[in-house]
Amino acid sequence: MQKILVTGATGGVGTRLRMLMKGLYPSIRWSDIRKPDDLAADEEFIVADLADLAAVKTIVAGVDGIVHLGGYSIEGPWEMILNANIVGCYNLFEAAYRAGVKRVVFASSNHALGFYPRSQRVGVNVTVRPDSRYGVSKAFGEALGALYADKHGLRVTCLRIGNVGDAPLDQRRLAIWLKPEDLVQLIRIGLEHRDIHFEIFYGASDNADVWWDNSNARRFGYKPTGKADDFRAQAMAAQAKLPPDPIGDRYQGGPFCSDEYDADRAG
Ligand code: 15L
Repeated sequence: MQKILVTGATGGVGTRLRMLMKGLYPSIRWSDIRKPDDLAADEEFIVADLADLAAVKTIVAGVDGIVHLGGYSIEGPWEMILNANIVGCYNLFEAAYRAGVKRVVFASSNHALGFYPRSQRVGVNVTVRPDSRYGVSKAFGEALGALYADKHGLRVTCLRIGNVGDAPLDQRRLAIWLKPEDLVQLIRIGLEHRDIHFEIFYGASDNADVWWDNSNARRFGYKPTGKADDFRAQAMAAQAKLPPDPIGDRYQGGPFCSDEYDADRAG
């Protein structure tokens, strides 16, 4: 991998990656719908709206691999999700394939499976159970990745990311926390491992309260260094300040499940 493109570079995760991935590859191009305020003189950045295929063709030109973080990163109105995450993701894979890009690492999300109960351990071969329009868009992105891998030979890795941050923020995040450095490890496997065809990995660190079977990532050499348990006391203290959420607390997707929830009233 000589030249990498990272979309979504101005978002929370993208901003961390701009620091952590510095110097990892000979050349990294960053892109987002708006420029970050702290762009350094030696960083290549192209502003692009993912819903605009011509713009996406420009950002993928000449790159070997893509880390696709771009899009809307929480639940939102359908129009927003449709343009940024559905059309945007299609444009990204289609432009990548047409431009001869070799690999894509797609930032999927735990919300593609948010309606699995917390009591159930899930692996990578289960049916998706999205908890939101956002979660549906991530399931769509995974399906697109499989299509471009199987039909066109693009090497695709989908990372079902939990929550990236310095520490787990509450009880739910004790199970799904992903230390930023562990995310970089997963990205590097997707961009560099010889045997990648189409793979799904869970984006979680070495957490004691785990809901996911991440043996597929470990099979590719993933050795997470973060342990959510080291932050248990502070996460539980933060949890104690949150209002009760009977639906959210039952399912892996938490508040994404209780948001707009009215299934109990369906009769
Ligand atoms: C996600 O997919 C979101 O992008 C992030 O903002 C968090 O909400 C995270 O999931 C989470 O589940 O905590």
